[in-house]
Amino acid sequence: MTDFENRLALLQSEHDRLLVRKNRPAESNGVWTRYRDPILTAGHTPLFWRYDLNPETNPHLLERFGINGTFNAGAIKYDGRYLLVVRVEGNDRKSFFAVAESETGIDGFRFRSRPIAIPCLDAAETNFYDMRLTAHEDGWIYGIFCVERHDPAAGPGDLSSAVATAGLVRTHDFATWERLPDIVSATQQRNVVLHPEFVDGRYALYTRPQTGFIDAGELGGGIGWALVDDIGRAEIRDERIIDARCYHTVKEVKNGEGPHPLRTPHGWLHLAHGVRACAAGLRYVLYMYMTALDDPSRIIASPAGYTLAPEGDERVGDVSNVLFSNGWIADDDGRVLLYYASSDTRMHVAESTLDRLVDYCLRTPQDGLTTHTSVERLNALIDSNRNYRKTELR
Ligand code: M1P
Repeated sequence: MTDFENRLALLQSEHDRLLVRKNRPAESNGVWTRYRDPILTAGHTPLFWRYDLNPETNPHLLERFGINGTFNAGAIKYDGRYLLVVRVEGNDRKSFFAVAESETGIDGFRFRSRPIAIPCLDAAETNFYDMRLTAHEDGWIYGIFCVERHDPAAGPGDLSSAVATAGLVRTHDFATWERLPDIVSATQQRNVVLHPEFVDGRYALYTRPQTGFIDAGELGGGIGWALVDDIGRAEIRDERIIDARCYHTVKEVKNGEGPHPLRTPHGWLHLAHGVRACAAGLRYVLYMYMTALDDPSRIIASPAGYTLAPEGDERVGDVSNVLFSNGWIADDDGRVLLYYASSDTRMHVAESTLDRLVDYCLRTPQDGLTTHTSVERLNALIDSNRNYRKTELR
């Protein structure tokens, strides 16, 4: 065999090993059970995306299209299969979307042979990422994602200022995608999510207004809510904040809705990310809240702190100390599969149930916002345990 053939055989066997690897549950924090292995990494992308497989034009079998990460995936169960619309980022920093699917939802994810081709609306749009999928009661499956452009108002030499808007596509089959006009908003927007049901006969959006590309700032007081009449010409007006950022909490610097909320008999279950600043930079964790069934914008439960934070290997990657999720699936048996990314690098799965998540949200005390209230709450729990157990506590 030639060197080229040897190297190709090695790459193929490594790739096959990754694709057939069985996943199994790892540790649980009581609410979520993580699975041991990442479900998608750059190494899962097809070899024919990365390599020119012709020895005449690629005698050293080098990568010609490097993949930097596979993360921040939207999720949906479609036709009995678990589908992720993954943010794939090249070594050139550009992201694009690609569908990966699995029969189990916890392992065996494979990318379809080609990335999604989103129609271009404007030559200035530079980067797409973080699609939230919603199978809406109108019959379409929508995807809302971030569209990034260089800020036209940036001063000379400023090649970093950018503008974020919300792009919108819809599909029936994940093969063809119709692009609708970007969602119009007076501010920059990221983390915009479509609620799955009509509210008062209108489409409902979770929003995240922001003053700048990175900063949620004064306008970006948190997760917002806006109703829209025409999804074909969606415009965010009369936006109000429903889950505000707050001093000395996990969402002090910014927050954003994750995937669309899940309906339960007790209310809508929400997943979001919260960001705080520390000496190591920004720290992204996942937290939950619940809203009323008759008004998905009214919060009825808000457990303190995070439900999942970066651990072990998750803590390190392209942008370290980040957990981010824009996809989960409520399965027919009550199981909830949470698809989350670590450190803007790779995808993982964790599992819970609707019952467990509702219990977590309704029974975990909310953040009292001071050290004193934390101590009071801890003492109340100790007292109630003493009264109930009546024996020595361990
Ligand atoms: O790098 C962490 C995340 O930063 C941004 O999220 P947000 O505006 O909500 O803080 C996004 O770029 C996201 O894709 C990224 O994972």
